[in-house]
Amino acid sequence: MKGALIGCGFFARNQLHAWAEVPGAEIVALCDRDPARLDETARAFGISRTYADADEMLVREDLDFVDIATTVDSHRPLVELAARSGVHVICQKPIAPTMADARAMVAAVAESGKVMMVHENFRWQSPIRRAVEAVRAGAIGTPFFGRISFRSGYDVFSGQPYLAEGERFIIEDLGIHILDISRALFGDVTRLTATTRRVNPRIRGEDVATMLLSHDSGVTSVVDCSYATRRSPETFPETLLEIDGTEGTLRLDAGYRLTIQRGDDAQVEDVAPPLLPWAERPWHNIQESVRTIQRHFADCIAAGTEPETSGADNLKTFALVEAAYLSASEGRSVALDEI
Ligand code: NAD
Ligand code: 89V
Repeated sequence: MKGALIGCGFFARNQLHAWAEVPGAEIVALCDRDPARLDETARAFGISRTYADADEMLVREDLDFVDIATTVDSHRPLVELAARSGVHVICQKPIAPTMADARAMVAAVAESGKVMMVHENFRWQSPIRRAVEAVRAGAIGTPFFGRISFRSGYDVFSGQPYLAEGERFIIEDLGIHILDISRALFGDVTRLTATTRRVNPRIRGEDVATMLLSHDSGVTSVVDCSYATRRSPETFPETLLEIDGTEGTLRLDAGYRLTIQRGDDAQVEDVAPPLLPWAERPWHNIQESVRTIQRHFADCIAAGTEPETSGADNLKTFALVEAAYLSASEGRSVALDEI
């Protein structure tokens, strides 16, 4: 498959390194409206076909897919361009600024007959994947409670300055991943209650969010996120898990230590992700998941199947984001069918 990447910014280099390790897929063209970023990326990855304008690229190149790595405001026009051009599409999270945009994008690609995947990679992190598979296989019986927790004081603003500027911050940017992990573990959600706070006075949006979710499966989960937590060890970018089931418990603790206890028997496993040659700590966990999700996309296209994190699936994760902001702003519990 021949693909093009649109958006040569902070995160795109991970996607480009990962594409080089995805069998059956190759990035043949790059697009960015910023000439300096485009040129630097083209040189770093040896890709000579470059464009400032995505429309022009889609006309000139013979592509099977595009990988959209721009920030949220450009996602809808670029996904709709991909749909009009008849190519498969991967779109970075958050899928869109609003639910109406997100639904329109998924509908446009569905109409084109092509596949849309959202680059929702946290559920593809290998430690998280190991926990999801254990829970789905019944390792702790039927789950009834989960805590999915991401708390950090890491400076994300130096690499991604736009994160300090938006009216929305932690739920839209990071909580979206943690809510998606909750869905991967316990299924869809009927009701959600959230509180938010801004602790860091130098940013515009909220940097702390605590969410309570009722799942269709009967599980209650707590999804808590903070970028205002100063603690040692700093665990960025680890998501920690604590899950109770009818037959036992599962914990993913700091340092990628997985404990599955069934009855009196506790099995402890080191599930630390590998450090890929192009990766660096502490980002290696996220970087490995980028390769895994992109391999999943290529496998799905080859097999003619729908990605697990398809556009349609991601509407349900994005609905949790919208429900969380609504709940926090109105100080009430929100039913997902309101969204
Ligand atoms: P960035 O601002 O560093 O880079 C975005 C690039 O896109 C810029 O170079 C900009 O010039 C270009 N661009 C914007 N609109 C364009 C258009 N219409 N045509 C061509 N180029 C355009 O942003 P980033 O930090 O790399 O984030 C990109 C996306 O990745 C965001 O949606 C962010 O949420 C997401 N992200 C995901 C993860 C993850 O783990 N999944 C991590 C970081 C960022
Ligand atoms: O995953 C993300 O979307 C990133 C970060 C981990 C820094 O929040 O923006």
